Amino acid sequence: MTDTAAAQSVPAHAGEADPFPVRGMDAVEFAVGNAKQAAHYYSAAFGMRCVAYRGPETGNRETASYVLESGGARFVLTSVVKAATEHGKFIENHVAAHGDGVIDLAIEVPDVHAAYAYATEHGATGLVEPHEVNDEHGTVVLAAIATYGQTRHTLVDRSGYTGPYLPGYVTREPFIEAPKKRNFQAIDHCVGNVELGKMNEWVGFYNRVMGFTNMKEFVGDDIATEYSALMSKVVADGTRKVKFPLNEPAIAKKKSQIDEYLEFYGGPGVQHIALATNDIVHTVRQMRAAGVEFLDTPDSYYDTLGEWVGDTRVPIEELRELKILADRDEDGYLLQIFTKPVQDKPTVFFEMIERHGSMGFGKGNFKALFEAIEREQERRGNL
Ligand code: TYF
Ligand code: FE
Repeated sequence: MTDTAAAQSVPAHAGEADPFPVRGMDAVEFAVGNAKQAAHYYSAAFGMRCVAYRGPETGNRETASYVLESGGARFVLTSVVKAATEHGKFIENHVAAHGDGVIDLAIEVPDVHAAYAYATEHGATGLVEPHEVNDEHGTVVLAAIATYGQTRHTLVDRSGYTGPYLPGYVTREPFIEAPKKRNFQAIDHCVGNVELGKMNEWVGFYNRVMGFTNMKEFVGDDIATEYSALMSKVVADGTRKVKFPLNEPAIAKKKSQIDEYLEFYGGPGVQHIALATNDIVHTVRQMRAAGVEFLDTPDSYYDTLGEWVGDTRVPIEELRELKILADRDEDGYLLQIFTKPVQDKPTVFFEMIERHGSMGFGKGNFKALFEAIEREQERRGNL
């Protein structure tokens, strides 16, 4: 067992049955203006492999969806072709209202009926009742509940299914050959931005509706007014496989990056997706070479890093060269880096994270990180 697996195995509901067992993240689905080009971007720039497709050629005339994978991380990219029903209109309206953004943080569960019943009995809004879909590859059970903004959680049991994604999808040739060594292998956490004063409501929602518990890492009042301009708490399932930090803006010295997001996204939504890698140096070199833009970190950060973070797998000079951040807590350390927003709106971005024991989110980096984000806000004229 690795140090990370050991830390993750501490159950939050020790001695009691987990009220909402999950297997992990199933997929992150994005509604985008041009799914074909987005699929090419995530193939060429992120090194993901296109494994499945549904669209006009497969009899789905309204929308086109591309399924991309990197290890256990799965993205679905959906665009409208010609809206005819509620589903097509939802995608069309979502892109018009928010730009490219996340519509679904799908969670794999062992029992969709039980999970949906638990969630709706505890106040969740049901969007799709539990139902089975099947084809020659077997059966998938699906349901969906609403979360913040126009985002949903589809609940999926694919244990009885061997097809490439879901019934209705066909295997598709990759856009390009995927790299021999993958850039990341799992979705580490998915962060939501909600309106001022709503963070605790949404924390309570996940506590109640999914039995998720709070992790110790949070950004409180003190850090918020001093430099972060945001408050943050993290909820996670009993096994810590599904982790959802929730941010709200704070009144601080500068305009909050969360307000900037809410203004340009047009409401609450997913802010960033963190992707877990075993070799962040390799990942960042690959992604930089493919044109992915990362936040800059000043040299001064690296001048004092060694004093407090101690030894890491990667020499400080290599972290400095690639602008990778490091943080340490009582459980171990982590290495992380943030992309700039991946569309013209200053909304959704990604984080690459390599964990060595630490289950945190890089609290020691918040100051350097938020200053880097503010430099970008300033460049955009939004500070
Ligand atoms: O997920 C997290 O909590 C870290 C830190 O706007 C973070 O990645 C928090 C807020 C934010 C950017 C990063
Ligand atoms: Fe993060």
